Amino acid sequence: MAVLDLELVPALARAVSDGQLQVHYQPEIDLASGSIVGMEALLRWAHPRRGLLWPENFLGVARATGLLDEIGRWLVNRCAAEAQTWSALPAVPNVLDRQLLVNISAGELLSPWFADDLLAAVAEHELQPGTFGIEVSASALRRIAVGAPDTFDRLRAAGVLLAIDDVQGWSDLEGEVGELPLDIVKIDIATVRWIGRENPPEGKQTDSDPLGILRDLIDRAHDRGLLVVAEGIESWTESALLCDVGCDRAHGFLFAGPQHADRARAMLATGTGWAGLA
Ligand code: G
Ligand code: MN
Repeated sequence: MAVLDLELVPALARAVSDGQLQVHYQPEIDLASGSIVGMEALLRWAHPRRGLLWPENFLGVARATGLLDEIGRWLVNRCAAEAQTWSALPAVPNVLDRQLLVNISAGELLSPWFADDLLAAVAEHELQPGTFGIEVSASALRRIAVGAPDTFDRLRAAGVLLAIDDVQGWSDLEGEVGELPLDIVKIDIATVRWIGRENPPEGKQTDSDPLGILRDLIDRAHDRGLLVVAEGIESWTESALLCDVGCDRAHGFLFAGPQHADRARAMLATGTGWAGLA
């Protein structure tokens, strides 16, 4: 368990009110065509002295100081407003879709007002079904699947996309988690990094076959009507192997890293600005 970064405690409360929180957007690419299909929203804190901080640096502080709900609400509203500006953009070549997916933690999902707040944001910004969604890690879903089906059913009924994040194999979708109304499976970065490499990530068997595991995962996901997205692609080798096993979409530094809002909007408006166009 990480030690709390106490210096950040008073600073985080100010960061929310002073507008130091930002959302960056990372393009997700349709592997068959190289076109953009949407973006993943990534929370960042532009700390005045320490520079850009990632959620893992400050969400522990947010949780401990009771700011998690406020930050989560800010993030969802900011993203919903951004998605509304995207919906007004004209159709251009190389942009198949403009879905926006926001990372949500187990704590936020279990909050009694999470679904109300999110659905209010979707309504206020007139977001169409299938254009806005949340991603929740497989480990978080395992912990909360029993307590939250009602939340998922309400979100699904409103057309909010549901993605399961950091998936390592089909076993992550078994049991109660598999019964949730999911739309998208996101393959964990360490598993992507493992394909085409000699060394497996920590905790994996040296003699198991990562491509075989992914092929099995993707086939079963497709049987269930789920889209499969690989996270964190860094090489054309990884991209080609993922295409071979039927992966639908990917993000990663190979195509584009996380972008400031204006740059992300320009990509969606012009259909240019990322690598990998077919
Ligand atoms: O699993 P999760 O959705 O939290 O992962 C997204 C994180 O991965 C983001 O913080 C993003 O900056 C990072 N990321 C995105 N693309 C790449 C990549 O190509 N390589 C690595 N190492 N990290 C990436
Ligand atoms: Mn994610």
